[in-house]
Amino acid sequence: MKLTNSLIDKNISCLPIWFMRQAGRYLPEFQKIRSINPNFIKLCLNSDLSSEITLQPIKRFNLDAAIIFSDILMVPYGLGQEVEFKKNAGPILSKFNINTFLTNNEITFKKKLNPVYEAIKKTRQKLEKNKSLISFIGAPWTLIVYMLGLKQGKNILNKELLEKKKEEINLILKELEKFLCLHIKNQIDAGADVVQIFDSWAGLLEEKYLDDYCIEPNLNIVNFCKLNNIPVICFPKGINKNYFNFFKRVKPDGINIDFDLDPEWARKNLEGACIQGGMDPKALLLSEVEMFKVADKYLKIFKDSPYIFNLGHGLLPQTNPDTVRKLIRFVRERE
Ligand code: 1CP
Repeated sequence: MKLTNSLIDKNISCLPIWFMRQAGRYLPEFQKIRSINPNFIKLCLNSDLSSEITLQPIKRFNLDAAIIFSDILMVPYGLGQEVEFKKNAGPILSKFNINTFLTNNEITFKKKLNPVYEAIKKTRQKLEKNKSLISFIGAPWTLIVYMLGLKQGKNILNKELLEKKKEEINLILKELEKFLCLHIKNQIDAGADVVQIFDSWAGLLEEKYLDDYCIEPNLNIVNFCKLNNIPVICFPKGINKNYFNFFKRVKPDGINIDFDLDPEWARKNLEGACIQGGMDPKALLLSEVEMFKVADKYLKIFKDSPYIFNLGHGLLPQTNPDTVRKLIRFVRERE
């Protein structure tokens, strides 16, 4: 399989394959490291270990791209918020203070996140030349959801709090944009060749907020990437048919579709982008035959257009690594 360094080079004739959350929870070799590193942020700041974890799925499955082992919440951490991951409780962030937040400076930010850049350098040295190294950020809105604690329960937005914090959110959006662009630039300078923007909670937004909180911030960051010749993939998860408006306005090089979006619709309506993903990660928990059926649907639909094989969200922790291997073999044999 031949691949240029950029995953979304539209001239490549083969189908690249990688998975969101490919490094991590479902892999026994990750669990082993994790069990003796109880502090997740510290683990992300250990450049030797995070580089090793990044390469684990590449060694196991020979995927076409590595995604740096880090987290979207490293940016709030770099901007002074404490971040803790309790088992089965999700991330917990210390109380947000707008005044302290607005005093952040680029030098301290870069210093705090330097281990992430070191991990990218180390990984690039070890990764085969023809494989992509993907860097990522959380989109401003998705980060704000965590920073301000805007969710009530798993998938419900606290609308009252959102209304109350409107002015503050506008200030944070702008400030985050600046630091996120810096984080992208630093990751690319360290050796990453693509960036993916995760807007995992875009789907929580009512339509009236979509422009200001999702589309505009993504557009500004994508424009920064274009100015700097950085290939960029957006993932505005859960926005349904608004993928069309998002794509028309933001025009990223690549767009990850989620598992709720009809792939046939996506191919027709998102023309001009390299589409990535779509397959439901739950399909990897079905029987082999059922899983192959779902994979085949995506392969058939995107047969003649630029496509990167991936999922409609991250691999689930309960996924069997052997199933991942079988899926990769199936996709490669179909090409
Ligand atoms: O407890 C553990 O062992 C930590 C589990 C874990 C891992 C392995 C977390 C906590 N983050 C990660 C790594 C991670 N996070 C990667 C690594 C590279 C890879 O994909 O292989 C990436 C890309 C992320 C990105 C991330 N973190 C997102 C965006 C993608 C998505 O899943 O929507 C989000 C929303 C987070 C926040 C986060 N980090 C971790 C948790 C438990 C959460 C919360 C998820 C939630 O609120 O539902």
